[in-house]
This record gives sequence, C-alpha cells and structure tokens, in this order.
Amino acid sequence: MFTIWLTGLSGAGKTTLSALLAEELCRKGYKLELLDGDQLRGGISRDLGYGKEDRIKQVQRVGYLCELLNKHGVVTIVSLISPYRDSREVLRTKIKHFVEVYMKCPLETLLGRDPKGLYKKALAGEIKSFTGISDPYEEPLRPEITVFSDQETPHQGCEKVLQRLLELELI
Ligand code: GGZ
Repeated sequence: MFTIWLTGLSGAGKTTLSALLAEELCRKGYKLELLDGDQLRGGISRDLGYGKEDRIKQVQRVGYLCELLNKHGVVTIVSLISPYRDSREVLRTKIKHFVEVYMKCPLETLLGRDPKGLYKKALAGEIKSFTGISDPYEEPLRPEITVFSDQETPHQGCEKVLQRLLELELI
C-alpha cells in the first residue's frame, strides 16, 4: 500500500484534490483513509500549535499513522502544509511507498482566493507565524508530482496523480 502526501500552502487545493483522489481510488476498490491537517488539529493534534517544533510533530504523527494504515492494507491520502523539507524527507525512509505531491500556487493567487480570510488576517498581523506570509514554506525539490493548481483543474490534477501512480506501479 502507499501514501499520497499533498504538501503546499493553505488554500492551494490540497483538500479538494485529496477528496477527488479518494473518490477515484474508492471506485477502484481501494480501502483508504483521508488525513487532513486542519481536521486532525481539532482531534488528535489539538495540543499542537504552529511553531516549527509542533509542525514537525504534526508531520511525524501523521507519518506514523500512514505507516500503520499502509501496513494493514489501507491507502492514505494526506493533506498537510508540512512546510519543512527535512521532515518530509524523513517520511521517505519510514513509509515504503511515499508519493509526494506538491500543490504549487503563486501567493498572489492565494491572496485573491482566500476563502477563509486567513491571509487577510495574517497580513494584518492578526495570525502570527502564518505559512507563506510570516512563516517559511520549503518547496519540495523532487516531488513525484507537481500540480500547478492555478493552471490545472482539480480533475486534471487528479488524473496527473493517478497517471503517476500507474507509472510507479502502485495501482
Ligand atoms: C498555516 C494555519 C495557521 C498558520 C491556522 N499557518 O488551509 P486551512 O487553514 O484550512 O488548513 C491550514 C491548517 C494548517 O494545518 P496543517 O496541520 O496542515 O499545518 S502544518 O503541516 O504546517 O502543521 C490553515 C490553518 O490550519 N492555519 N493557522 N499559522 N496554516
């Protein structure tokens, strides 16, 4: 089994793409679990904040869940900003089939979208350490897939990921 790990800034389309991928893989008969950063932060990660250490802990925790679920035949699809490159690279050594998907989107597009008004608040200084504004995001250097979410539709992104999974002989 494998883990699809979607990384990228808030609002880049991680959650939307993960839902589409889940639908397609479910249709193909895979057992799967969606792990969404925002949701986990209301549950098992409710003790975590947004400092570097806590963000790394978040990645480690979710990575561990993926290891367990994959071991038992469940595909995992993760949507996590996971801003630190090293912490994502560690996952490659732990998760046998780790597929990193970089949801790439220019900041100006994200500022224009801003459905939750988080960027506006971050720019006004009302949210501290906001990724992309006042906190770092380290782009993947060699992700398995890059989805240009300002140019590609969610369905195109989904097809791109499925195609790569086929090439990697994971599906
Ligand atoms: C980044 C933040 C922050 C700060 C709240 N920085 O796009 P969303 O809104 O719905 O989901 C984001 C979520 C980030 O959680 P992750 O677990 O994915 O982050 S990390 O991997 O870095 O641990 C965002 C919201 O929480 N949010 N404050 N300061 N995103």
